[in-house]
Amino acid sequence: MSLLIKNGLIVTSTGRFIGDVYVEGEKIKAVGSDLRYKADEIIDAAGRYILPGVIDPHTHLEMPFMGTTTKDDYKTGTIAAACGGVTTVVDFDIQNKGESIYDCLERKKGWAKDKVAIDFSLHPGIVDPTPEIIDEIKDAVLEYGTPSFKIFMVYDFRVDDETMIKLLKETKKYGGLVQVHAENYYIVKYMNEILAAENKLEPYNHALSRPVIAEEEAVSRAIKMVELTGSRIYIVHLSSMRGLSKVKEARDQGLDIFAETCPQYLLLDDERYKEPGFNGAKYVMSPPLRSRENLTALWTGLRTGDLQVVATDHAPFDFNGGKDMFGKDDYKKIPNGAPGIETLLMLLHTEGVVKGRISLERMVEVLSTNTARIFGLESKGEIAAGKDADIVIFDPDRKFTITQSKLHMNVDYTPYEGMEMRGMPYLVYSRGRQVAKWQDDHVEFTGQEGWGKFVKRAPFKGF
Ligand code: DUC
Ligand code: ZN
Ligand code: ZN
Repeated sequence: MSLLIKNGLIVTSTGRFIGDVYVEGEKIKAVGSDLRYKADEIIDAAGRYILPGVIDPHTHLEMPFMGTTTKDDYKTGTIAAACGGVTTVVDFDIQNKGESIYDCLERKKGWAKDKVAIDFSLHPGIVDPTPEIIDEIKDAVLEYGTPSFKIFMVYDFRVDDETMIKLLKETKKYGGLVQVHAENYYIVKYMNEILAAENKLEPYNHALSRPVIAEEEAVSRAIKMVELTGSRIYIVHLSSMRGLSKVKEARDQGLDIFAETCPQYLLLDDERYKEPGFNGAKYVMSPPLRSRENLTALWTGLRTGDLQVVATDHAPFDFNGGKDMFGKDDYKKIPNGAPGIETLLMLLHTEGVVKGRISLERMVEVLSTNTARIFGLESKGEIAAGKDADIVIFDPDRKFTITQSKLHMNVDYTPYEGMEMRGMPYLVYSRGRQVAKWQDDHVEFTGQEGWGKFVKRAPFKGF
């Protein structure tokens, strides 16, 4: 199959121009003006943008957590992703105790097979760092194609500083990257005890239990370990101004510190926890939503380059029968997480580009190009000859009101209900195959379950 997309505004991380994209099979063959290839299908993209497919490097599909499991599996989660313009996900693959990295990867690949609708990769999550696991890092980076490893500094399955140092040292040897959930466990524990003693157990207290200093301290400690080992680190879901200032300071020093934020930390503030009844539980995620000044600082960080990636931390739990079943009487038992995989691009375009907070080029950079480079997705992240034909033809003027019933995520709410969007995907392609299309008043899935492939990623090559 060949495809010629004509007269769209092609956007890269460094510029934009009106032109054509020619796709043969699964690859982009040519990008330029007035291309004259014969093609099986010709699409007129005049008035529309031609963007690289979005890469979401932070998802929790079908993940057992806090006594339940996230609601999207590889089928529903990747169908929703495709409808939102996401054409690659890198999902967390959290190790079971005693399980080798290889077995852990094969286990999750098995769940994805026949279900996954777009390309995917996995980040092994290290929770049981035995010497055998540390020895396996080399193969994970160089053989399995999974060069990034997630660790938690908080939760019962956190790793200690000694383990973090070992992982940084080992990953550095082969071009691996450690990703950190940075919150200080003991600060959270202390706050939980104080709040429990005062019988403060409603959802709002979730935010009080995880103050910004918990993030600031953990980010700062992780950075010190990078300074010590000369390795590199990627901070996931950065939520605070104080955390960001530590990242900025370290980057100014020349350290290899990368950081991601998520739409929820850019757009929603901690007032949400005060919504009537138990509604605040919808926003119980870790780290929690922050006060307004933090949101402003994160937008600045995104614009200036101190933050390199926007991802979702997609961890959906139903409100009814999920959040309320476990945590009605105690915020600590509310499953942490919120849905977001489908709304990533529309939110960043509307709230970032349309509102003038970031440029279109910067949006492409933080949603695709940087993500591909940091995580070794060499065939993804750009509209360029030789890359996979993962393409979003985007209608910048299309209006859409976010509502759960018009989205595909397998969850009974969206944190963005009622928000007015400007700009939506019109057509989405995964390796040259159409996977989603705007129809009437929403985007519909037009792809095929099982189409997605596991993508081997390359070791880190500098950024
Ligand atoms: N934070 C969440 O809110 N959910 C999943 C895991 C995490 O770290
Ligand atoms: Zn996390
Ligand atoms: Zn997460």
